[in-house]
Amino acid sequence: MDTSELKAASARYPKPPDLTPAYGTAGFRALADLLPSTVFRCGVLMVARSLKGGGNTGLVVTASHNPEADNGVKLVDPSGCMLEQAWESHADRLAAADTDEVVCAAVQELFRTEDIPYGTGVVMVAHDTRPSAAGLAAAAVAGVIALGGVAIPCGLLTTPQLHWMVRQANASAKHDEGAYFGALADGFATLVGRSPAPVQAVVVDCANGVGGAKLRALAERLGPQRLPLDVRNAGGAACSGGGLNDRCGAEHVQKERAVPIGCADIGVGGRCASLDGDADRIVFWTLADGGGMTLFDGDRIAALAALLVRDLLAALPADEHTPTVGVVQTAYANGASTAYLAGLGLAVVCTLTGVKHLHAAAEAFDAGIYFEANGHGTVLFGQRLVQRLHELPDDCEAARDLLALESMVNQAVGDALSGLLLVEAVLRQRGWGLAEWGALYTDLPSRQLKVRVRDRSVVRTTDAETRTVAPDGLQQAIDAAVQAAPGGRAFVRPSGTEDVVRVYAEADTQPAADALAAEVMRAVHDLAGRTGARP
Ligand code: NG1
Ligand code: ZN
Repeated sequence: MDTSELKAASARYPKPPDLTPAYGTAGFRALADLLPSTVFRCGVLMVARSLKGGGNTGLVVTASHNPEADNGVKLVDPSGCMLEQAWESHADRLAAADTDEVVCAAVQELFRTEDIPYGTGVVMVAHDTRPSAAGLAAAAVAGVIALGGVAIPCGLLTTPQLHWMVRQANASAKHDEGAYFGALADGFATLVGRSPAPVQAVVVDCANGVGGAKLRALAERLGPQRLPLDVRNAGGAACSGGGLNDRCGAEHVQKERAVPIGCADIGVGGRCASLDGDADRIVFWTLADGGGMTLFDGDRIAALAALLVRDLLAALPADEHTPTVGVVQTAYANGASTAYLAGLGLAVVCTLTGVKHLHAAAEAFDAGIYFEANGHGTVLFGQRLVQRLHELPDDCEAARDLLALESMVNQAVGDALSGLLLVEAVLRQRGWGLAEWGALYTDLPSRQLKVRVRDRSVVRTTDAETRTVAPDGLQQAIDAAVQAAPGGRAFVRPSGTEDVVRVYAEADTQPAADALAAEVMRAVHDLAGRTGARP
């Protein structure tokens, strides 16, 4: 393999000497200024992945819910899903190479070990609205070209749009943006059918990110009668004071339980939703009497989706194979939601944090619903079920609705725009408002905190991240704190996207959950190395 072109191109994207990038929960993230070498090399990697997988791959420059000065890269497999986990170590090796020679050697090694055929790989490249995004996307394109690949510049897209487009492209199906909006809008139209129009608009806080413009386009496609939307924090000129993810968006609402900027005029009971910066997460919220916020998080969206899927499957004509339905969560799922879902008679599975883990577990079911509490998730339909739905007669309404759902809900990855339509469709079909949705179960009081330590990797976990095995004594300290809290549950894990250790606590009362989280945070400080704390 002649790597002279690669070496010359790599020299234009030198790695900062003390940077050792690590593929985290969802790709690489860092301050944008540090990233050109990482993104260039990801372009290289995704050509190799395209050649190995025999289809287009994807690369989106985004740091999701992180601050505007950060950036990152999310990588898309030929299936449209996230990069296969076995390739994360290839990504790490390439990103950490100290010299251009080591980059070339790592690429040669990759082709040898993975037995990759030579040819022209194709990589679809998109980016979010960060000021650094277009420059980093150009670095990705340079990486693609350096390995003889073809880069398809897709411009400004949400992360889930790019995943959807890669999946469609590799199925030789229409994969332009119009087709994406059409799939979502047509699925929604079928699902809501003649259900009465909503009486109130949904206010959607778009985190001043890419979701703003895309939601406006979707709203136009849907028509104001079908789903009246009041788009806030749409970024650009429509930005209401804050920058991307700054005091707004799904992460802010879910973790801080605080009303986003640009929404101060919302009255009690208003139906509101917040997307994150790359529009792959959505949570709903409303203001309660007395000023507090009621959050409808990913767990609650999963509950609505589970009810819909369960009822539609039950309405299908009997078959020798009864479709399996499962709901996949992480340890961050509120205990009350887990109990509710199990009470519906559905299989409930707990995986590691990060949608790549949830997605894989959901694929084991004919209909697999997965959502992280932060609002990242989707509903997957297995091939066998989809085929059967197509074979059922046209007048089978349940089959028609399930196929509409399959087209409306992104099959490649969690998608905030799909999620918005999913929630609205279920509420509309049932004639429910937020009150009925909220009444499905009562969340256990919970608290999440972030702790900064010297080296977060000293915290190591087991049992789907619910217990620690290092540092010594930490799990015993957590156990003691949990024992002392009525209805207590707590765990800690190092974040895969931020330089913090995350603390989660649940208990019978909010003060007890707060106290438990504080006690566990103290134990992390004491045993994992104190350097300060953040709420
Ligand atoms: P980390 O930072 O590894 O906890 C966060 C979210 C994940 C996932 C990723 C990717 C929490 C507690 N964690 O990961 O669920 O969404 O970001 O964006 O919300
Ligand atoms: Zn995101």
